Amino acid sequence: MAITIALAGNPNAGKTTLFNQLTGSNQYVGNWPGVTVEKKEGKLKGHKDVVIADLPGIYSLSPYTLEEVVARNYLINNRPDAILNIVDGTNLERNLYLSTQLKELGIPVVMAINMMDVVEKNGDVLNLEELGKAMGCKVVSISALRNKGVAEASALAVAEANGKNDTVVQHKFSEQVEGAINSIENLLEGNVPESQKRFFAIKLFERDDKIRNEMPEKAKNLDVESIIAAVEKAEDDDSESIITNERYNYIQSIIDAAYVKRAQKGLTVS
Ligand code: BGO
Repeated sequence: MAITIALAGNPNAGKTTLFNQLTGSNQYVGNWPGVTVEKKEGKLKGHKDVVIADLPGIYSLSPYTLEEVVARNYLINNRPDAILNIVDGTNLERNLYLSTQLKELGIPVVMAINMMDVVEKNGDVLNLEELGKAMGCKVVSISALRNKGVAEASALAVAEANGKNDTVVQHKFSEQVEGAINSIENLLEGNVPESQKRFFAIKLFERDDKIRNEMPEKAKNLDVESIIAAVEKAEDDDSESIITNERYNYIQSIIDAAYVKRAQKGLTVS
């Protein structure tokens, strides 16, 4: 049976370059249904049964732009077998913001850290093992432009898509926020697919009404306001900002553990 791998990443991360390397001339271009956002699909070179679906370049799964809505609805409703997340290695902080959200979808993710030729030229070092541990997924370094690591990245994504491994949620929010998310997850029990429970619970906590509208009828009508309000009162902040801030703290901890800039390396040499 054919499998689908969605290619997701920030604008300018090198997604078009990677898509072309993966599919060669074997591409179909159209529009996403109902909108004038370009949709590209292609067969993975040498794999008649593997479709690469190119998602619009996006910074997050929040519904701020049409591209984000299109990508998000596709990921929720079509459930590709795996996500190949292309990350600009020279802009880790901004790119990981999307990666942390992709990981919450309950779909296997492989992270391909692109622009590694530039990272190396700058003399910076990225510890892929630490990054993989912190994110809870396979990580591979690539240069889409130079076609380095691309075959390994796609092979990992195909393996993840074929293996029915449960995805690992690595990131936990603060105890209080986790408590609220868990309460919402309990209410969602039986109303949404198990693998999507955490994603929907986080989005409900953020009061994301566009996502609420994508949810099955029973889940859509759940009242979670008192759960959210209790955390907001305790933290004196709105729920969306609470999630965003905690996400950035998590990303910073990943960067501290996995990324050594040349200047820092210089400082540590005695
Ligand atoms: C221009 N390494 C390097 N060094 N550059 C890369 C790599 C890589 O591994 N991968 C991609 N790029 P897109 P989105 C350009 O177009 O695929 C470059 O938005 C230029 N163009 O070549 O378009 C890639 O689809 C003039 O660069 O990204 C492209 O995700 C001068 O990153 C850019 C310099 O890649 C974005 C670069 C006229």
